[in-house]
Amino acid sequence: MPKIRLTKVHCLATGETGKNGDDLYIRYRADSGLEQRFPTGTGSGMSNIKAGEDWNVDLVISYRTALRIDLYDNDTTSANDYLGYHNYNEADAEAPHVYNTNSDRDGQYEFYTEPVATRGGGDERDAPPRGGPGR
Ligand SMILES: [Ca+2]
Ligand SMILES: [Ca+2]
Repeated sequence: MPKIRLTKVHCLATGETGKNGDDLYIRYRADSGLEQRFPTGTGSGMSNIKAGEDWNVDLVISYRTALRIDLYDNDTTSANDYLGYHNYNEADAEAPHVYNTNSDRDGQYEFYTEPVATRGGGDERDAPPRGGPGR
């Protein structure tokens, strides 16, 4: 099963204008599962991010064939602003990638991901039989 680490979200330009930065959180959905929010709850994972800065997310996500990650700016006094998304496929879990979220708003961002090594790296059939030899 593919597994990736969303290492960071890089800000190229903020959606907020003036001296206010964006307050980032993501929603993600592995395959046809339930959409999840990170961080859970209602807050942001990084508040007041500015152009050139990173949100060091460090979130590991497993999926079978498809993963979608959506990026938002949290707002307390108005509706949250959508900042784009990326769809990952199986091959995306095999090498580091940087993808622009292709936001159609002022806020411009990139997702950085890395592969997560499968523990042991071997085929499960190589594991010794459970319980050892029978007597
Ligand atoms: Ca905001
Ligand atoms: Ca906003």
